[in-house]
Amino acid sequence: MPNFPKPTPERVPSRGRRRLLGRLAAGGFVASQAAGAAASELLKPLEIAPGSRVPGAPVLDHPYGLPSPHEAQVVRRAARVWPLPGAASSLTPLADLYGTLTPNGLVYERHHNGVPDIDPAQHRLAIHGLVRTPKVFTMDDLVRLPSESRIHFLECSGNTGSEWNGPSGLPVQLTHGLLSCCEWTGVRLSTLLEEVGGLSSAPGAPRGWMLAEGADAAAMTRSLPLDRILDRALVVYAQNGERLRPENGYPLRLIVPGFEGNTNVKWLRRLKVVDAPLETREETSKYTSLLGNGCARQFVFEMDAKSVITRPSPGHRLTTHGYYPITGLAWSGRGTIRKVEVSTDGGATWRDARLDGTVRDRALTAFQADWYWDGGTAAILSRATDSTGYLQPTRAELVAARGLNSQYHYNAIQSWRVEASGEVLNA
Ligand SMILES: Nc1nc2c(c(=O)[nH]1)N[C@H]1C(S)=C(S)[C@@H](COP(=O)(O)O)O[C@H]1N2
Ligand SMILES: [Mo]
Repeated sequence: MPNFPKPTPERVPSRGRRRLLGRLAAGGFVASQAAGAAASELLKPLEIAPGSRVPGAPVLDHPYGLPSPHEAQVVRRAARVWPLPGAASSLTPLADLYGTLTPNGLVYERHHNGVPDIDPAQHRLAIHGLVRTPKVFTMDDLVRLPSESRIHFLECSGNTGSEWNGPSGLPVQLTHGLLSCCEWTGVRLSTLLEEVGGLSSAPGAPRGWMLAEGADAAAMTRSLPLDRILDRALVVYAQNGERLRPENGYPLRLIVPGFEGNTNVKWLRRLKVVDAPLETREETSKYTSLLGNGCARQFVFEMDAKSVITRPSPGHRLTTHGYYPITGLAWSGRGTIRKVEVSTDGGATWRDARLDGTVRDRALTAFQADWYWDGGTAAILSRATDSTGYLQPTRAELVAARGLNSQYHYNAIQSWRVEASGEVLNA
């Protein structure tokens, strides 16, 4: 794990160097930079850069571009070794990302039985059940329909489950990395239902549900309440400007903004309108949460408001006393982020963080707060309030409400401990 931030040499310049620094400052250098850095370092930009002495790599060296080899440590990682490699997950390196969009190669993965190899020319989406004119769509049919691009987060409801029993010691990638945010492009579910003539259920019939099925070896299926998703669900074929990656559902997936990751069925092949949920495996034996009183919560769709500090975070080390921006992400499955507060004293006092850029509905929102580290121990925390007024709970509040066997939907305030050594721990 790289240090944070890169250490800056703090040396008092010699008399000769001071004269040189004075000249450099007069020549347009920023005086505050000149005061801290060694003169030889300062001269470097005035020399011919090594890369200017020889021609660079040719165009089309990589027909599909790659990150710099110096960023090779910024990769998805698994939290553990899974018994079946196809029924596993990998997590997004949140501490190494900037802004709110997750690059396609770093979007977390969760597969119940591996990634299918699907030829888009052979792929079909069937829409049937309680609709007037059931229809089968090819990918060409779908791409020819009116499309929409929207930025939304995707979070597995198992995200941060590692912290139910207290601090796990893990870094933020492994505690919160079942979380990504993309610009998704596709067709509104409501447009597709118009294409099949609308719902055929009799007026006054039970409210509509829809079964979504994947074309993977898990044939993953979920039942969804139509009235809660019709205004925003998308059937998408692209993420961040290009067709979906195989591991994220190529060639077609469902995006239900704000709902737990599992309902965002990948490799989508079938939508069946029904009058009641079908009680599939993923909504009975899985994705239900056992409460302290022995009852289980079922059909827990929305992801509750949550936030986490990504820099500094465990694995980072503060190298100089002084200014550090506290940076993180906040999101809510119920709307927009209204406020993020940050504490550096374990939650005794809080102050508002700045929200960075556009605050979007059911999307990641980046926040930042100024902090001067005096070299003492500190506990840094963030808490989010969403547009419904809901405030992210403490772990004690969450455990009091849900017990310790819920497994899914852990959204408590996360605390990172800063040691006097500068080391940041999840402890
Ligand atoms: N067909 C199918 N859809 C699926 C899954 C799956 O295994 N098969 N995994 C689900 C789960 S549990 C999550 S959290 C998200 C993960 O999406 P991603 O891999 O694109 O991040 O997809 C959901 N959709
Ligand atoms: Mo998930």
